[in-house]
Amino acid sequence: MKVIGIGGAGGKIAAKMDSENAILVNVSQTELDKVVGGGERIVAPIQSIAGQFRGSRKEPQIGLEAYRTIRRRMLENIRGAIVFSSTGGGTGNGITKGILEDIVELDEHAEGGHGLPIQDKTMFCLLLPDDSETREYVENSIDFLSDTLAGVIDKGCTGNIMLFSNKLKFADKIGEDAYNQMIVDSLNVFMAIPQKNETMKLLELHIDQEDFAAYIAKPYFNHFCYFDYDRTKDLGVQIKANANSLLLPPEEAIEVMFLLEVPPGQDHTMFYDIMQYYSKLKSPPVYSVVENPALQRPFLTLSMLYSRKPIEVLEEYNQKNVDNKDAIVQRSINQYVNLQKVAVDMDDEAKRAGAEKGINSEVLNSLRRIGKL
Ligand SMILES: Nc1nc2c(ncn2[C@@H]2O[C@H](COP(=O)(O)OP(=O)(O)OP(=O)(O)O)[C@@H](O)[C@H]2O)c(=O)[nH]1
Ligand SMILES: [Mg+2]
Repeated sequence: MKVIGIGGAGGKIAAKMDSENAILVNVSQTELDKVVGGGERIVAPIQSIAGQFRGSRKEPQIGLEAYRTIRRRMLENIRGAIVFSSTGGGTGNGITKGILEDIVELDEHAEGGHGLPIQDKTMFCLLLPDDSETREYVENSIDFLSDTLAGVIDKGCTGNIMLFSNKLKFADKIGEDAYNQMIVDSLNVFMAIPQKNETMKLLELHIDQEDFAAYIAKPYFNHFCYFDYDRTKDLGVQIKANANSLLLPPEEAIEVMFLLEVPPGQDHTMFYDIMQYYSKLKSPPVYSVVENPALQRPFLTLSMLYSRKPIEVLEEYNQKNVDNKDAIVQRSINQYVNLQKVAVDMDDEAKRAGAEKGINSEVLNSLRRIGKL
């Protein structure tokens, strides 16, 4: 997959993800020159000469204006790509905002109103600041999540969105370069799923490139994790204990994909327990089981797609604040992400799903009347 890095953090992480071909985008030539690795570099010129050295100075508006000068080039490049960007600075935030606004447009007009095809969907890896970081970083990120991203998610025109966070970096005092490597290594475990299916002996089903591409083209947040799977323990407990601490914690799963790798000669039927655990999902998990001769114990890579929590939770939260007027509630990333209204309008989702299956909205309306939806 094509890899694109925007702004300071985005550029450094993208260059690690694809040290030969990552496309690095920044308003500052100076900042671009400092990135080790990567391929093509795109400078988005900004009005002030100082900007070429100093970047967007944490002002998303500057990044957004700069985006307009490289818009055509970016829109050619983002199709089917992974985009890395932080949401705290001005460059990554502003340019990514511009891209997302344009994706909404593109999606509306693509394929005679049917939206962008799977292979053109863009996956976004967004990096959120720790709450202890500079106020501007936190505020920019919250604006990004609540304004830019919320609208786009509701329209369902991106691929998966991964919300990485600097929380663990600060909690465990991890150096920038090492932390970037952790993000890349972790993401590569997830991205290796189709390749493992190609190279290892298949025991159950098969997740091929197309299945994987279809999954990462879905417009939801993706939380993935991986761990030695113990069939004697509850899966929920294991997921909780092994949640990916580089990513924000997931909400309730809408869709799931998993790859179970088992050592040769071991019974692999434990995958049924995982299926059973997710039996309440509307669509059953996408999965496969392979034999991995390098393993001693079964290893599970699991991805959950989720959206936002129901509106009631937000209302309850707001109500509490009304009751407690004197309390100064400082907005934090964690609060924000946990307390937003549900992103996917179920009516729209039903219509979209219906349209895919050729059901028109009249049928949907009648189903709704008789309480089937
Ligand atoms: N993990 C990690 N976080 C980084 C890195 N560089 C910056 N950050 C974080 O990213 C946010 C700042 O965004 P940057 O990517 O530096 O900003 P930018 O997009 O270049 O925007 P301007 O510098 O304002 O033009 C803050 O939350 C930083 O802590 C990095 O290499 N690794
Ligand atoms: Mg910068």
